[in-house]
Amino acid sequence: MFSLKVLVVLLAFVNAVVQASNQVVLTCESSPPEKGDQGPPGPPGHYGAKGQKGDTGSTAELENSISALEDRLKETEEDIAAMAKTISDLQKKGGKCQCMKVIGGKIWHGPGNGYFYYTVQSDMTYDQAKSKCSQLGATVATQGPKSRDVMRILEAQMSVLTTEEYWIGLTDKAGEGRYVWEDGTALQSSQANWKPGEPNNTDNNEDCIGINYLDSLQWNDYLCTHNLYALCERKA
Ligand SMILES: [Ca+2]
Ligand SMILES: [Ca+2]
Repeated sequence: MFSLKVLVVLLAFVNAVVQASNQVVLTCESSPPEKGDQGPPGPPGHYGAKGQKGDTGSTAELENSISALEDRLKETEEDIAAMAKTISDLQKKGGKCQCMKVIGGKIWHGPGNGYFYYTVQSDMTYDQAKSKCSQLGATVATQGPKSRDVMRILEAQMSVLTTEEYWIGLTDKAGEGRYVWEDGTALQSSQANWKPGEPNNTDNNEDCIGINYLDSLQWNDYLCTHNLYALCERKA
């Protein structure tokens, strides 16, 4: 038979084992569970809101561009007119000749001979040059080209004159070698400024005169259907 003391010790041992077992269970139960597998993807979302209206077509864009350019051109012309007026006012104060004038929205240059000059910068025949200058209230330049000094001043005023050739108001349409200005007067030998070798009346058909061959301000006879720019001349 176990003694009472042994029985008490056994009971205490059993109790200790049970408590230890409970602690292990409690510890295991407090650990977080492992993650499960990832679920399937959700259903697709709703359609987005309707987009903004698209741009208008290319024709409308072109019209807008043209309109903007027209506005810009108008502003530029106004600026030029204001600038020319300022220059003119300054010249008047200084007592000098009026060397620039705005007529019909265009700048005309005055070399001091009482006439003003404008260059039409597009290719045209002699008759087209006459017509174009006439539309501007002018004639193809006649008085200016009679003087080399005037043309040198004009060349300094109009930088474009240094790079192109222009019709002037002189032809021998009335008879080969009989050169007559558009004002009806005959060409004087002292007025002539022919390029060496000109006039040569190529193909027996060159009757209209252009100036500034290779930036020389010298003259050449051309077919009247040749294409040059136009130098127009008018009174103030
Ligand atoms: Ca001729
Ligand atoms: Ca010629």
